[in-house]
Amino acid sequence: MKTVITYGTFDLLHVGHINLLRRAKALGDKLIVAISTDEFNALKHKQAYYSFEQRKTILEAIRYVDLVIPEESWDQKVKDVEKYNVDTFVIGHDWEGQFDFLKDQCEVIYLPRTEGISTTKVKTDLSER
Ligand code: C2G
Repeated sequence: MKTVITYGTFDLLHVGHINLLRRAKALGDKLIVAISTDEFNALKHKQAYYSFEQRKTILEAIRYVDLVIPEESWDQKVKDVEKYNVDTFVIGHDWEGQFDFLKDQCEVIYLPRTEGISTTKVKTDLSER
């Protein structure tokens, strides 16, 4: 039973997010997604359109996702890997190298991002209509 975990805001869900989640799930048997709380988003200088509860509900409806937990701090990853017995940590390669400190606890994989789509791009394109 291989457990995979990933972290993110996942606001205005798009194909880039789905590609990441599908590939993350394919690396194991169970995928846990830690969704940034609204408060943690503020620390990332991000303001999500959808609230934490809405983003959590949306992610829980995705076939690749087995469990959704809150991401409240930068340093919870070490504890999460321990608590959920995680085998693999996955995230987009825009974070390349940032989470190598997890390598003594689990496999760390940075996956290529999906080009041409982002939550910011969606917001910008819509505002320019
Ligand atoms: N992603 C992707 N391709 C895109 C957009 C996003 O593969 N076109 C991936 C990101 O690399 C990330 C995940 O989808 O792995 C979620 O993206 P965000 O919600 O932007 O996550 P982020 O704000 O980078 O939060 O502690 C880690 C942070 O919480 C990550």
